[in-house]
Amino acid sequence: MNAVPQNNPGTLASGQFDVARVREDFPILSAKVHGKPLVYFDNGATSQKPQCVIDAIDHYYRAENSNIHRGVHHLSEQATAAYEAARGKLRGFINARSDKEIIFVRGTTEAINLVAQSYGRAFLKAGDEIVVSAMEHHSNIVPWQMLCEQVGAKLRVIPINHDGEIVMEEFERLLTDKTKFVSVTHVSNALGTVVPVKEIIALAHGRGVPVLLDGAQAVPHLQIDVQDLDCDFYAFSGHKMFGPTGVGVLYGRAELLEKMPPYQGGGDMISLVTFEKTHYNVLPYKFEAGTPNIADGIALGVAVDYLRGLDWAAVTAHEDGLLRYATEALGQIAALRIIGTAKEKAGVLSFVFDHVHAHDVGTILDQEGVAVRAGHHCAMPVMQRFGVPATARASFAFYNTIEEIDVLVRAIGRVLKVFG
Ligand code: 7TS
Repeated sequence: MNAVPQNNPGTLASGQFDVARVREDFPILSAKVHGKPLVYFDNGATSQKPQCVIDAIDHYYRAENSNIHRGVHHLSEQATAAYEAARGKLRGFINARSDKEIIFVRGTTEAINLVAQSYGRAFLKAGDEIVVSAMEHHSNIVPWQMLCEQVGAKLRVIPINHDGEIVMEEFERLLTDKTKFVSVTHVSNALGTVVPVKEIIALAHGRGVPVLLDGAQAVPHLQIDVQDLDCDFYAFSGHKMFGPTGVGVLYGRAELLEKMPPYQGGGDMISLVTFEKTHYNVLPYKFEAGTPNIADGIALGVAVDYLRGLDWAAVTAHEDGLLRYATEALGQIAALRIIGTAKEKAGVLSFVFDHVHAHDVGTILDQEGVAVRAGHHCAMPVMQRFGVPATARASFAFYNTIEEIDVLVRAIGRVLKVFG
């Protein structure tokens, strides 16, 4: 093995990603399942956590635990500083202009519900239209359907082609004077498609329509710059980007957030309460009612530190290599059909067999130590589009290896032996 450069422990002197070294940071990756080494290919559902994130949670409860934004005592001040420092790290992570634009939420789902209920109920009315795509996760469909029921707006859906790509001409056709909001995924969880979001945003902004991007599957793979994207909202979950569950971020453009009413009422989101009138707190606290998930917020900041310590050129090359290798290897299995063949993809390989249900595939792979997700991936309209009840999905992270893909291929061989 080549010498490790001083400043980048995850990169070999050759410039190649040092996956063996990086795997050591994730204790669970050395686990065995059914007596076999774990091959964790369910990163789209949730990623594994590096030791530093696990340590941060442990340290917080051992040494810092206290409620924030209220105490005058030492521990509370310390916890507040750590939590606000994490907000600053997340601001840097997506290159937002200000910490005011970083709202801590439970995850992507809550972030989208917040925008639908706060922005949507305040600014949309009967006859208005909201545009989503045919490859959205349910959490970028149902909150908008609920809003439509509440205000009388209509949901419009951009179709996708047989490769799982947005049909841009259809999007342009759907954009009319009635369109008042566009909400699309950045990367599809079921297909892996990387959506041309900059083009979508430019077209929507041309008509003065704000755009939310669901970044749940993008943040673990792409470097996000919300100023460069020029999106109005960006939603993501900590647990898919090597941080803890129960915490995520809604980025919102400050001008829009200022205009929006609070999502929930309670402590922390007010500056003055009387029975006659309540004054709301400044951003971002206006949207953060109640005691937040302090420990996990701080640990998410540590996950950001970890990610920023990696050489992303090397990470991207490694991940591209994994997806290419897996696509070629699985593509050679005659009975197997890959669902999602977009030109631009990240991290996801969905597949089906005509004669074996995805759940049976998942169960046999599990016996070989290989964890994949089998089902509709909370994207039932995608399954309907491709005429399949479910797919098996291998979703990769930078700590996965080519050798693990070889294990997957052999395990699929077992599936085919069992089912003939
Ligand atoms: N949006 C996308 C694109 C997702 O992939 C997911 C979760 C969500 C939103 C919701 O995120 P949450 O953290 O609020 O639950 N996707 C998946 C998946 O693909 N398998 O399990 C969860």
